Amino acid sequence: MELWFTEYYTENVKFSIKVDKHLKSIQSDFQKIDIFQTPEFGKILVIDGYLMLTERDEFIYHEMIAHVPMAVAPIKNILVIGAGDGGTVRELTKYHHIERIDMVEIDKMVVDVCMEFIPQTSCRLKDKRVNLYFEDGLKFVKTKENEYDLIIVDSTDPIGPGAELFTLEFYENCFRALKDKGILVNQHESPYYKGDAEAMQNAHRKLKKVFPIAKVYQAHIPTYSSGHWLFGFASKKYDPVLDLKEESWNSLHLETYYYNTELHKGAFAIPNYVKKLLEES
Ligand code: AG3
Repeated sequence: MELWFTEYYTENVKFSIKVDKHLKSIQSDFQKIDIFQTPEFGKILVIDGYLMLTERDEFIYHEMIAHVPMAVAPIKNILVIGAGDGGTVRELTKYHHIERIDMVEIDKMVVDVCMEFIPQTSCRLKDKRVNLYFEDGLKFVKTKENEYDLIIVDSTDPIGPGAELFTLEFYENCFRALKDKGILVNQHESPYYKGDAEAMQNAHRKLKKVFPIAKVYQAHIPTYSSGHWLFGFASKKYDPVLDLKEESWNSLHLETYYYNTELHKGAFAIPNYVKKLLEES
């Protein structure tokens, strides 16, 4: 009998990946966590029925969420919220000048499962500069003021435990937790199907209220809804394209498989229908 994992993008559209083996299935206090071995995408992590990452294409998401802000500003202290699989931290630890990465993941079980099954992403969680907190991200950030150069919100969708990471209150607290030139980058959903597009508009509307600069950038992620995914770049001072430090980033000679500084500039060029959705939000 064939086994398939299916994510429903809408009531009328679904995406399926053939499965070799169901490696793990647990219900944590917060959500259902599954790991599957697949022939096309390697191991995949699924939370509450939504695909979080595949070994085959996670580099796109993690490079884009980490290197875009890192190429814009001199960043030493970082807060990462969510990101339990470790992929975002893996990219950040490539920078020797980063001094501290506080990572706040609400669900310890996500980290434990990824440490056991997906070393490809969790391999740098033991870096000396990384401090792991298993706490509620909204509560954690409330206690911080003027502390971070960068906050990365690598969350699930705005349903379940991830919902509070898309609220105005959360963004206001992030603004306060950031230093005076601070940057917030978040996963910003997809512009394509209606439900995802509404989540994108909702996030953009709130970020615009709180930050003087609020832009979005895009990447092609084959295993997320529609394949067209967005990230938010909200900032107190730096413009993501005008302030790009192309030469200095390239002089670091970091190995990346998706990100480069040409693509960085292009990623902020947004299709007209997405611009319109953002303006309307
Ligand atoms: N980021 C998950 C992005 C949202 C995916 N949504 C979906 N499949 N409907 C967390 C995993 C990467 N670190």
